[in-house]
Amino acid sequence: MFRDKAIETIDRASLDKLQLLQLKTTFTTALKTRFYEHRFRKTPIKSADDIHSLRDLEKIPFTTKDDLRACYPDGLLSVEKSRVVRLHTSSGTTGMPTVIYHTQADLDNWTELVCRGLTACGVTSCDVFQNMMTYGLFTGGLGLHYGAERLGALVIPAGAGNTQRQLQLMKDFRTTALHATPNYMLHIMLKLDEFNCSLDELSVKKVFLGAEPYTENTRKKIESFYQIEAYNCYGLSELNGPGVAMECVHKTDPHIWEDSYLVEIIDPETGQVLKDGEEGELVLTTLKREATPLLRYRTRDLTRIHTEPCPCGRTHRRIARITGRSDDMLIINGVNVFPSQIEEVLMKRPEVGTNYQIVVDQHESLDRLTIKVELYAKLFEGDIKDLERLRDAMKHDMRSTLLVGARVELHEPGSLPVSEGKAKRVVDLRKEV
Ligand code: DLL
Repeated sequence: MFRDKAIETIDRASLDKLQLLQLKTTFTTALKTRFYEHRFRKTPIKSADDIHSLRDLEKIPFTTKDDLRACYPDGLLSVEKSRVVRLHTSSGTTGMPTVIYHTQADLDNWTELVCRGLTACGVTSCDVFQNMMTYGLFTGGLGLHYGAERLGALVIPAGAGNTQRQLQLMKDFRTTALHATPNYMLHIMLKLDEFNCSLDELSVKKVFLGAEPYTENTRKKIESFYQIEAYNCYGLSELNGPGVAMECVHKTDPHIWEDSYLVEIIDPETGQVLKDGEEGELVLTTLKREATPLLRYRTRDLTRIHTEPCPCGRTHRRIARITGRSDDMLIINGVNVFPSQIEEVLMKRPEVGTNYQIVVDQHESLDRLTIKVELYAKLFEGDIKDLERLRDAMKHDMRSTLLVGARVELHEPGSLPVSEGKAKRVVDLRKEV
């Protein structure tokens, strides 16, 4: 099933032409932002007229997450504020998130892309779509919500968490399609008995999984346990959010919507553009965005482009399952966390010593974050109540900065492992299922 067959099956030559035209428009729009206006004063490409072919893209410098942070709050806004209808931010280091503005046309296009992906997996107006992702600044909630709604599905904006209620909603409204993180689907598996729910009472046929990396085995586990189809949905807030790339019914990895994004894979070390099929970092350029155009945005996600055609007939290329990141970002139950954020929170406290460790493992199929921190020795000589208060305050700080809960363990000086050379702060014990 197609949403817009002409564009989804467009031949390569026509797509190249369209991309070149839209790249020029994007460049002109980008020059209206303070950031790009300043940047392109000194580069070989100064205006859209200097772009003659898609290969000229390589002459444009990369845009990074740090650039976006430095632009906070509106250095990357290219339209009058009165034309902006929504913004989303993603987590960053304390106080410095990245912000993406949207005009109505931007939101319409995003919604269409999501709609296209859902249609490619057979979702129709007859579906009851329960969205179990967080609503708010995080794009997972609203992104899929509007796409499913535009399709005519009955959307249940359940939001994340509260498993008992999720199951009740599924039963009462005969939910047929879900949107969730893979970890949450694994977690629900463990909770069915506790909440007296049997799979026979559910009508779910499909689930869209994304927001965090997962393996093909995890997909298979979810599919076989629930007896449903699970589709991979990829995206990131800087490029709208979910729906940048989505699978079709063939489940041969997500099609990346090339009428809206220019795709490159680069060597993360050298920045050199790699050939189709070679693994490297995904770099994306927006082709339709008005309010916050991005040129050659380094996603930090490691993947490769599939070269063989997909049986569905769509010509938009596919990206392989994300194998990792070229930076140190952790994804904890779908929420992005940078070790530097944790360090900033810790170092604000005078009680904290010099060594700490970040441990990520799994509990009841959900990610669990533990921060082990050494305090100065004299603190252990005082009242235990003071230590408990300190621990609770640190837990509170962590939650309000990271937007995920963390356990905090207080340790005596010298008790945590010391690494020689570059400190190894993060211990990731999550197992691949
Ligand atoms: O996670 C948007 C999203 C919401 C995508 C719901 C899919 C479903 P951010 O919070 O900005 O946005 O995190 C983006 O999450 O760069 C990847 O590292 C990771 N990620 C997202 N989807 C997938 C996926 C949303 N399907 C970051 N597979 C990205 C692997 C994924 N990693």
